[in-house]
Amino acid sequence: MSTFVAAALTALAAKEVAGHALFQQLWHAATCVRMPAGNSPITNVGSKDFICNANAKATAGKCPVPAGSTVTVEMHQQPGDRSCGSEAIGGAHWGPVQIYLSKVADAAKADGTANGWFKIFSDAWSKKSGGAVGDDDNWGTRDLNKCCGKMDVKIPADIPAGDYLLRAEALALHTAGSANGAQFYVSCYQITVSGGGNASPPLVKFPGAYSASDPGIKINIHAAVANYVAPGPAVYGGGTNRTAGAACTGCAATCKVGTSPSAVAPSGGKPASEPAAAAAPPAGGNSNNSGGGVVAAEPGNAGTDNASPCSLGAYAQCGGNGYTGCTQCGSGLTCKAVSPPYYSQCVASS
Ligand SMILES: *[C@@H]1O[C@H](CO)[C@@H](O)[C@H](O)[C@H]1NC(C)=O
Ligand SMILES: *[C@@H]1O[C@H](CO)[C@@H](O)[C@H](O)[C@H]1NC(C)=O
Ligand SMILES: [Cu+2]
Repeated sequence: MSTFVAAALTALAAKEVAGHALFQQLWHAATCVRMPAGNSPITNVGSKDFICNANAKATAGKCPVPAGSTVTVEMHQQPGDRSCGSEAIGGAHWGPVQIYLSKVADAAKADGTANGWFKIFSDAWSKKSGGAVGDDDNWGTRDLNKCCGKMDVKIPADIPAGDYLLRAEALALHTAGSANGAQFYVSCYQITVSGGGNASPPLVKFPGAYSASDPGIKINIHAAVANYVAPGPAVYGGGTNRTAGAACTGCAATCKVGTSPSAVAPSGGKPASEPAAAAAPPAGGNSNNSGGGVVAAEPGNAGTDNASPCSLGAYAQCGGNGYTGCTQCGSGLTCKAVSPPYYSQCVASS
């Protein structure tokens, strides 16, 4: 089993997309992973950044993967923190985790626009019995927390050998009730598949396959969710529909912190100069949202955000640990702690 390492997130950029809370970045570290350069989510599904994140530089390495084998994609929000005691993604950032492949000539150079993509994994949603609203339900990102930031992903046995980009996408829907409020955290892994067959899965283009108005992208999860259909095509036959809420398996259950190859975030980038987490996550307990995931606000921006009068719309973030943006909700709206202490948002005053 190959293990792709993704570690860690650094502090939040105070000026980023309104409504963004704590899961600023999936900050990956390994020789075959393209490290995201910034710490904002991608919110424009039509942008080229949607493919492999903004300014995520290709790296020289490629991870060798036999067709039919299982790889583990690992994603965390804290710098260097791969502990199971810290949530992989905090702040009630619920949504699907999906993985795509694109066959490329050279994984160390490709930008993912040449050949199209097929989905090999989806852990999206299932109704939580007794849950009142979507926030209560089972989601892929909730499983990511439960499984220590790891997702086991089977590489289909029948795809042709050669280079691929593997694109991991965690979609956070906590502000997705407003247009372009959905937050995508994406990263590309450079892999070389050996063995395999000659299948040709149907392909979609990125950007192009997702639309901002897709029902799986523009959705209010703070109300009851009757059904949720994740964006994009169906999972290809050789791939995996993981049931949201299912127990962690394989490496996701057994890989211990530190057993995977690890590396550090590039020096000179934001992570090195950012403050450490504002509060240490409590030991143990990574399966609910009361622990971990706390990041500090970026210094220098606090204050400027509040310098001018502001007014937020429905479902915009108005508070929460680390949040330094506007805290005033517009007329008819009240700032409500929907996921204390991480996340408050403007909701209709009652
Ligand atoms: C995954 O589920 C979708 C929707 O039910 C289905 O169309 C697709 O064939 C499934 N794929 C696999 C590999 O099970
Ligand atoms: C969440 O975890 C904390 C700390 O481990 C624990 O005290 C609390 O009871 C848990 N809450 C739920 C809903 O499981
Ligand atoms: Cu966010």
